[in-house]
Amino acid sequence: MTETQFTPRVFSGIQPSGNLHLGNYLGALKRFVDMQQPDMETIYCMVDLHAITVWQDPKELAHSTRELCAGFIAAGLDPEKSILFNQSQVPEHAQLAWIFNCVARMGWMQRMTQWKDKAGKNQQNASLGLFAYPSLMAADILIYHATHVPVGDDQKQHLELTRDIAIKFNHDYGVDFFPITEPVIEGAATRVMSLRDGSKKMSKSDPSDMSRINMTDDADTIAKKIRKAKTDPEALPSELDGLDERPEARNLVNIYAALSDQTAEQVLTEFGGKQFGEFKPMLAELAVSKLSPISSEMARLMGEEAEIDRILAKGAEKARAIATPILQQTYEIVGMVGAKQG
Ligand code: AQP
Repeated sequence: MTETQFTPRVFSGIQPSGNLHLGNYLGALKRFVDMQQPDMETIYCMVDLHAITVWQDPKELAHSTRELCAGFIAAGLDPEKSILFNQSQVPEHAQLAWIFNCVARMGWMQRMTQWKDKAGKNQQNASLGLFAYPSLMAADILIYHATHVPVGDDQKQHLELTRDIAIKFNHDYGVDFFPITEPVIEGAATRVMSLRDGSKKMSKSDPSDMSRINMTDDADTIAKKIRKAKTDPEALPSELDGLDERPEARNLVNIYAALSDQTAEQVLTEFGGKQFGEFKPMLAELAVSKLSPISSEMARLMGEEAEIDRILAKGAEKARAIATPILQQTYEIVGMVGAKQG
């Protein structure tokens, strides 16, 4: 079997570990919507098992999972066109992850930047789940034989590890069973940076709420955060290389480009020579016009909790219909007795 024999199938996920923010939206969710095409099977997951690799209050986890589902739908994912579900409702993810724990090597995991960043100097106290996170992520993708995974730039290393796991499994067992997945890291904002520090990624766990735009922020809050975003005193350049060594300026240009479906070059053609005093209000207006309809729809959907739960349960059923036979075949390849299908 070669790579081309796998049907094109898209999988990706987001953790329900806090507020969905502009980085998640531009780096991932907006791309998920772009990939929801008639000729492509798309599977999108709220990865609650990943979220608990660091402590989550149970009530908040349930709330965040439903809110993330509302965010998916409000941003344009249609449960009739894409499979939407939360990870824990499809136990095959965790079952395949165990097999992959036995394929992946300790050294591979130790090299992961996210592990080093999140565990920091306190590795002895970090959960075993946080260490094994990339193995579960590989299982999330490969349990569907997914071929394409849209993600932000920070997930590149985990996707390389997913490929390594697939290659080692196929090699060890002498099969061509798992596809070698393609990362899809595209668009003008694959790495949205903090509004307070252009060297740090915009992130849910940043203690400063001013560092990020949350998808639930109202128009005034969005405008205020953009107005207060860190910049430099120079005018915007007309050429892209004029943004070198200006990470905060570059970030705002990239955000404008991604929100308006343009390239950074096109934005600079329009705004080159303008001061931030002029650019920031335009960016705020654009951000509010794109994000406000999503946040109001999220709020409306959150009033229909039973409907969200129904969508998640139905999505999980569809996901299991794909995942169950792939897990059974995996067990059979590995030599688990009683794993034969039918
Ligand atoms: N700043 C970002 N720019 C572009 N893409 C981003 N993503 C996250 N932050 C940015 C992408 O969003 C998807 C889901 O991310 P996640 O929630 O599963 O995990 P994360 O990367 O750990 O998100 P956070 O916000 O950074 O959470 P914390 O603070 O807990 O670490 C992924 O495709 C990711 O690339």
